[in-house]
Amino acid sequence: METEPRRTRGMGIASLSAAGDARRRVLFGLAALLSPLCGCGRKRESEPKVIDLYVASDGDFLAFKPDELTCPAGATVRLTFHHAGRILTTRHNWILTYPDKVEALTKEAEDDDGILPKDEPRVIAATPLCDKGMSVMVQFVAPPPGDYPYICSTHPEDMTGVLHVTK
Ligand SMILES: [Cu+2]
Repeated sequence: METEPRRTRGMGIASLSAAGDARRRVLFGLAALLSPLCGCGRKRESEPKVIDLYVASDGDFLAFKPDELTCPAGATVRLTFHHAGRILTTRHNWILTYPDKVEALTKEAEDDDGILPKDEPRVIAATPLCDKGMSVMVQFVAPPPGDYPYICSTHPEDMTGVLHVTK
C-alpha cells in the first residue's frame, strides 16, 4: 500500500521539472524577443526619463516653495502643484515660460486677471488653476538645457521661480 503513493509522487516531481524546463525556455525566448524593444543594448543617455517634480505655494504667502526646480532636458516631467494655503482662497497655478518671454507673459497675466489663452505661445507648460488645499498636475517634455522661469498667472509678480534644465 505504501509503494503506490511514492511512485505517484516521483512521477509528479519528474513532470514538474519538465514543466519547469519548458517554462525557462519560454522565458528565455521572451527575453530575447523583448531585449531589442526595451533598448537594453543602447546607451543610457538615450533612454527616455520620467521625472516627478513637486511644488507648492508657501502656505498663505504669495510664493512658490521651492522656487527652484531641476530636471534633465528631454525628460518627461510630471509636475504636481499643491495649493498649501489655509486662509487664502485665491487660486494659483504653475506656468512655465521662456526666459525672454516672462516679462510679456507677466504683463498679459496682470491685464487679463490671470486668465491666459490655452494656446498662448509663450507658455511651455501650465497646470489648471488650483483651489486652496487641492493639487493639480501637468505633464510635459523638458525643453533644451537652460533656466526657464515659472510664474503663477494670478500673482505673476510675486509667485515666481526657475526650472533649471540640465543636459
Ligand atoms: Cu498665485
